[in-house]
Amino acid sequence: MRCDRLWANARLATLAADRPRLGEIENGVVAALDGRILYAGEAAQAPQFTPDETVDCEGRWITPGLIDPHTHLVFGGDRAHEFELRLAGASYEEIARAGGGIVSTMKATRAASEDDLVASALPRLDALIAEGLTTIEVKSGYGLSLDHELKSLRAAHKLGQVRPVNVRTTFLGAHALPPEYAGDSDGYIEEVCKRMIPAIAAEGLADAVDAFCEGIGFTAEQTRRVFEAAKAHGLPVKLHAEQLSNLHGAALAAEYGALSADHLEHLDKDGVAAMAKAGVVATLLPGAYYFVRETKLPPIEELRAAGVPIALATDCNPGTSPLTSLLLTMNMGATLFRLTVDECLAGVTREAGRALGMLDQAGSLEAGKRCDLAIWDIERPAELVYRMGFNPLHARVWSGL
Ligand code: DI6
Ligand code: FE
Repeated sequence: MRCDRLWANARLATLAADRPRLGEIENGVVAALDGRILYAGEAAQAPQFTPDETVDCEGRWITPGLIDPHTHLVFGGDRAHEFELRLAGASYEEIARAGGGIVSTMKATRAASEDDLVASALPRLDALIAEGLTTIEVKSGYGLSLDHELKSLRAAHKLGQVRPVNVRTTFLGAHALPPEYAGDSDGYIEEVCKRMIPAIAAEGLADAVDAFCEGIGFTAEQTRRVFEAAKAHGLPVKLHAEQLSNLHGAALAAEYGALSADHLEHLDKDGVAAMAKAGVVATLLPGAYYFVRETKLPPIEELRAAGVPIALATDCNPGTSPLTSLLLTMNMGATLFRLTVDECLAGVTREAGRALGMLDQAGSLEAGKRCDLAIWDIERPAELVYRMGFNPLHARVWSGL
């Protein structure tokens, strides 16, 4: 059987759903044709391939290419100075009141051109790619007006044209209240629903719609309006829910069949049950938990017991998670959230793919999926989670190349 490329002499963590744990295979091969996986499995059971090219993996481990299912990668400026202020004792709220916080990033984002936004996001994207990332979700949400949100989403798409990576875009207009709507958050939500979502949907610029349902963000009722508008335009939803308080956002997300509910530190039992029933993925963000020195843990045991799928993401953003490493995210998932090695690895592969609604395309080594691989210089998968600040990536394969 002809194939373009064959990776031989490899150990595989297939993450295939019908195999236990990580779906490990000691003596495995992966064959690719036209950018897709033709076969991934035991060498002994593989068809006779006639590959154009064979890569000897010398016993290295192959995992699916890593997926970051929640980032705010595109933004202007940075907030290093605010970090210094916070270290000196200022609170997030004090900084926001003094003109900092999300609004300072909004100003820098509005001042930037589309090309500026691409240029400033690229080093962050490159850091993720250097660790084996092949798919990334990128949210808007720092433009906060139709034109600047459109510009941000176009910049996100551009990233996928200038780098070998799949980009999924999410419209997060309901991230924060822009100053021109001070005192009129309902008016801004009206703008998001009546003008922004239709325009963005018409241009096909977003794969999903997100909102920040929080005391410092938007209410559950306003979030519902955003979800209704998304639904009317055929866009799936997801939600920043229960990060700082419990507004029952996860249950609302479940009601709308959301792809994922993210953060979830303050999630309660009813929220867990609603997510389980609706098959909503819990996307946990240990980088934000770490960076804001949160102490309330998401209800991991309850999520596990209810069978809620758990994904992990960087939440890369300038305010609460300036993190561009999925390896460190996994380490934090294990150390801070007590996730197992298998949960961490599944969290940035299979479950991350599920959280993006693209499990049929990515997230595991199975025939028919995109041939996105990460090849590692490790002796066992646990090393990917265990080490800090060390990158054992040997090679990355995107779309079979
Ligand atoms: N949750 C967060 O923690 C960030 N956004 C969000 O929805 C905060 C983003 C920022 O401070 O810039
Ligand atoms: Fe976020």
